[in-house]
Amino acid sequence: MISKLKVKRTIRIVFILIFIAIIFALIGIYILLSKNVSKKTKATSNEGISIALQISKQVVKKGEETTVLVSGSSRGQIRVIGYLGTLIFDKNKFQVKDIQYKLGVVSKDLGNETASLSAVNELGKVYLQGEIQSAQGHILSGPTDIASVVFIASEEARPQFNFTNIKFYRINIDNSLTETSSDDVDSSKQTNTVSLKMKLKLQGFVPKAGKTVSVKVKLGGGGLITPTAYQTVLFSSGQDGVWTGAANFDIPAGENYYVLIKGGKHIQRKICDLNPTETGVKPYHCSAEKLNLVAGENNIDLTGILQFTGDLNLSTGQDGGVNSADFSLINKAINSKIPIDAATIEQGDVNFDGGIDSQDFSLMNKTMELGINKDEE
Ligand SMILES: [Ca+2]
Ligand SMILES: [Ca+2]
Repeated sequence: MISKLKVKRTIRIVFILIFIAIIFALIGIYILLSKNVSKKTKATSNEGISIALQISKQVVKKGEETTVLVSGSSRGQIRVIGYLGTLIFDKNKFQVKDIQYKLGVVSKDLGNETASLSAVNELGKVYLQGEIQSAQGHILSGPTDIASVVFIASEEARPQFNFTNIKFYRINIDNSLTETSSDDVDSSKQTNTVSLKMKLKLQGFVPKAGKTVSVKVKLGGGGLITPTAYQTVLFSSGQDGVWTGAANFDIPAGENYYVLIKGGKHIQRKICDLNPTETGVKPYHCSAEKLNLVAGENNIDLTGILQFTGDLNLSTGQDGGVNSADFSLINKAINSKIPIDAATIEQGDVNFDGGIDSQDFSLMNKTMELGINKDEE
């Protein structure tokens, strides 16, 4: 009797243990499965196509044209057979003049074409739908042009566009078809890394290699509503007296920009050309904000003009003009009976020769004579 009861109890314990083991195994399988699923979701979003809008002209006057280029890129290779998306524009400011499909051809009777512009301009929407006319599709990897739309301005405006409801039809390895969406694009929020490689000359500087100087640089106009903040850029001098420096700005690439450049002892200059020039009697002036800045490297050669001295970095800082406070430091130093301290020399030695004398005074005087004794804005 006792032994029978013992056997029954042991069997019950074994069953309970097996039951617990099964529960744990099920939990384990569930965790493993859910991990796999989340990995897949992540992988899919990494393989998407990201869209960019490139606008040729950032500010347009009435009657002028600007072109929007829609391009896509993906990190991996994606075989695309078709695509669609809606380009939304302000119909009060712009009218579409031309639509070009760059990837494949328009899907007949589905995508808008130049022939169907009246409806497009009435709605303020360009419905782009295109397809690749080969069973293999198009392998999209690096940046790829998709479509371009030419707009004509009805009034002076800054072109801004939204591209929404973007879908791509892709062919998978097993030849099945998948529809994938891409993120909406707002052109006013798009930026590029615009890097400036700059060369400049400082008024009165006797060529000497290996010197460094801090120069403030900022950008305005173009696709910016307000100018950027100043960046302090370290310039180094070469044997030829040319100073070189570089800075990166995250801004929308495009036309109609200007650069403001302000040396540590200098008047700010406004630059609207990649290679501005001037003569000794007629200083360069920005006539129109027309600098075209591209994504990537931009070479700005300012060796055809000078950075004029005179706005010294006094204890109160630079005040944007050459005036009595600046001259007062120079005069005091020149007339001083005792040797002047290093800090004062650093402030007033505008030709970088290690001292303050009549040469520094006449350089500043020259700036006054040329009539460019105030920061250009
Ligand atoms: Ca000053
Ligand atoms: Ca000097």
